[in-house]
Amino acid sequence: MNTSLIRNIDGDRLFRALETLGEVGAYTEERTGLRGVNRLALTPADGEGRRHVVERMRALGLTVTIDRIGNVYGRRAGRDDTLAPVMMGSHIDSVPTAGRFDGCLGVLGALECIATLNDRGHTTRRPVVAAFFTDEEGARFGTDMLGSAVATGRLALADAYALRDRDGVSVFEALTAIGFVGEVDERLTPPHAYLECHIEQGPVLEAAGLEIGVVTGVQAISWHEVTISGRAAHAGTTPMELRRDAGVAAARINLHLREMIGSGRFGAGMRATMGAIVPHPGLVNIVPGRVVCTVDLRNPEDEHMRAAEAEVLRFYAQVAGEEKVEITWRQTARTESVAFAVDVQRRVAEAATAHGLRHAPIISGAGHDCQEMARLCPAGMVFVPGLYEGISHNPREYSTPEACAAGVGVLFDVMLGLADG
Ligand code: HGY
Ligand code: MN
Ligand code: MN
Repeated sequence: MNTSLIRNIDGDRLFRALETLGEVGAYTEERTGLRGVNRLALTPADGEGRRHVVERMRALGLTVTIDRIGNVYGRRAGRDDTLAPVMMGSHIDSVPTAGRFDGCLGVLGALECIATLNDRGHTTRRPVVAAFFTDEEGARFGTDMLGSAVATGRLALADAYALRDRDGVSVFEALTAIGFVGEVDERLTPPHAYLECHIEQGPVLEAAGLEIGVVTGVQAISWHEVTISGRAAHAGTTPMELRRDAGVAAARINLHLREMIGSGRFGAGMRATMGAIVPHPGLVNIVPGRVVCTVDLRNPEDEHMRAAEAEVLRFYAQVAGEEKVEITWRQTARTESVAFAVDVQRRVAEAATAHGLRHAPIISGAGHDCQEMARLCPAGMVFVPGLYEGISHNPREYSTPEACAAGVGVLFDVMLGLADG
């Protein structure tokens, strides 16, 4: 399929926009020579990406507003401008080892839809808004969907401002440094509907030969930051039985996560990751006295998630006793599973059918701003497949021009149906 088959938007213009934004905060991965993206939230690179997208919004004639947590909204007036808008969006912040599609497809896809309305000289009945939210990834300040959680009332602005990264820099300080502390009240007036186009970031659509994912919702997410305090000691002279090795304790927790999943007791969909493992002092001949690590649990079933969390806490206590270490932890992110609006799912499926695109329902393994927006209004997502088993949070992340055009073509039809309905 080539992008010209998707006749309602300009797939080549969309892909050029993805490539241009993908150069902001770009780097070349030494080992592979692949071009990656590092626009970690509220860093200068994120600031540059934000200014680039704001410029694109203004060039499309949108009225741009920035709220106090740095969420950015570009508004296109409707024939009846008093009506609640149809909003499309996502995020442009990235993890440090990103590709150029995660989040950006949703934001630049929204702008492509607006450019298409401009090309047609069409004014929709309702206003249309393209948005990007602050720090969706949570990789720097430890809480994901930060901007959309504040916009929809799950997180208080003051609590968000106070979050600090590993260097002790607060969200407010970082947001001020890049010049994106806006004046607009951060609590969003509910839109008529919210739509987000996003790469699947997993292997399901590619493996099934599907072109569109009709996203049914998002699984539950639970993040811990765990501090394990033992005792630094000489690696050569300290007998094993006298050690209080924080590194061994962390390793045992990590392996237990794997065993929990293997037991099947927490459902077939459970996933667990110890993404960060930071030993202190982290040197070859010293038993680690302290380890700060993270635990990321995912589960499509809330009940199984709660049972898994209880088991993880029980195991922390067991390991603390057996390894003679102290284990403290804090919950840095926690969201229940979210179901997307059935009407939006229906519209996505109908639009995919109209374009002759193979599609199927799919639950999202990743968190998205859409799950926060679902608190405010009917919300839904359009997934597009990625190549290479849909790898993501990796420079290898890739969706073809055709796949991106198909997803945004569906996004356009669903937006139009809602905005003119
Ligand atoms: O972690 C997630 O699911 C998302 O990429 N922030
Ligand atoms: Mn994303
Ligand atoms: Mn991501």
